[in-house]
Amino acid sequence: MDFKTSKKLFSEAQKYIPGGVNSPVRAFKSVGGSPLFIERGSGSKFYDADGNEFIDYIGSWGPHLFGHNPEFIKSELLKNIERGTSFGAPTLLEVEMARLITELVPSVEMVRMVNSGTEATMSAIRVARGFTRKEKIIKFEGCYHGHADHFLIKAGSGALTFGMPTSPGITKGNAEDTLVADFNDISSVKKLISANINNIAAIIIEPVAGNMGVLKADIAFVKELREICSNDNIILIFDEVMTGFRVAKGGAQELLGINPDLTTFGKIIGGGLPVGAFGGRKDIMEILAPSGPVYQAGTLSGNPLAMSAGIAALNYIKTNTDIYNLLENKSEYLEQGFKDNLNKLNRKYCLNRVGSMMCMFFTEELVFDYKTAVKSDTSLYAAYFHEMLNRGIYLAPAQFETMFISTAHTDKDLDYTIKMQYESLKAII
Ligand code: HOZ
Repeated sequence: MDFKTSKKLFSEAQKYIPGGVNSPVRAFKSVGGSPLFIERGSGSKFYDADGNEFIDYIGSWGPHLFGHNPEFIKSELLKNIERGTSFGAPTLLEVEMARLITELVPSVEMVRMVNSGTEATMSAIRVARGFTRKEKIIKFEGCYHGHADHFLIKAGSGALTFGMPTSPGITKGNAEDTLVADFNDISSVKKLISANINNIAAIIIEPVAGNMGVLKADIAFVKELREICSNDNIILIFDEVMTGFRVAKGGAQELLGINPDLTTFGKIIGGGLPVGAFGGRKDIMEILAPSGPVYQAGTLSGNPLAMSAGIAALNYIKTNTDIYNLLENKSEYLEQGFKDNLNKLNRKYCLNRVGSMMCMFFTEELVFDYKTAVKSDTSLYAAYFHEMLNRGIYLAPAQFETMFISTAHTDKDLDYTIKMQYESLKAII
């Protein structure tokens, strides 16, 4: 495959944009090579500046549950763009969006719209601190909750990929207020709580972690978290920016059967436009200004175009109840195909999947937390990534990310991907 134009664009980009990209993982640094510049997408595919076609398994890192540019979202956007792009005043669309989220996710009684997942998690923590009048938070090693200061401590995603899970630029104060426990290990949580009696405002977790590869929290572990939080006046926050409306209509909390106090959203609820939201118990959410004293605001929050795309996505989910079965069937088929390939090649690499989120780790050990995730051979992943790319399959350009399957992936796409995976693995192991 020829990537000449993308390479040229990348050197031009590096003159004006730090590292040539607006989000680090896109730069291909951990897999080597030069990032592709994408021109357009349709359904399960996108096309780069050199005219190469790829079956896309990133889906813009999660939003594209229905593939690229589905007609029912595009038509809503086109209709709404005629009315204007932003007003900085309430619109009916915001009410419609809030109503839909609260209807689909029962633990959410009230919701506030923001512009990104980072903004959602950052604001949810402020609300938890304001509500409990306590300061420290507990997060889990390898979980990623966006790039606000208090989350870039032992974080996942790009921070983990680039070997800087704790970023420079974070103050000592911030670092001291963020306590880090081990994913799926309740004793590590209990230890932190007993060392910080009456000073933990919130525990935040990705109930299905998608930023150290894919890992599912054990139900028993999350149940204990729920109990501890209820007993100790700690706000339990589920970060469902990735999993919300992806792993089930009601997100990971529906799969687990456990309600958090607050939930953060992003990705799918914007239908591919920049959006985030946080919501939960009414008594907690009402502490937000202007009904309460905790300040949070945004010029483009509830933006009408983002709302119209998101509403179209959520209405589709609401009325097409079979889409999660469809996603499960497609994802299971792909997983089984990958497993068969691994068997044929006599490898037992760990393949983790929750619904349409999947990740193959280049380790034969079980992966259930940060320490087991980082056992994956990342240089082998890099080689695998390029073998797949050259065969027209676009995976995340980093091991510690997620493969997203959409309703637009056809049987033909899946069969081709399985075939190419066999060839790619055979070429590198
Ligand atoms: N933080 C995202 C992956 N978990 C990457 C976002 C992007 O580069 O677009």
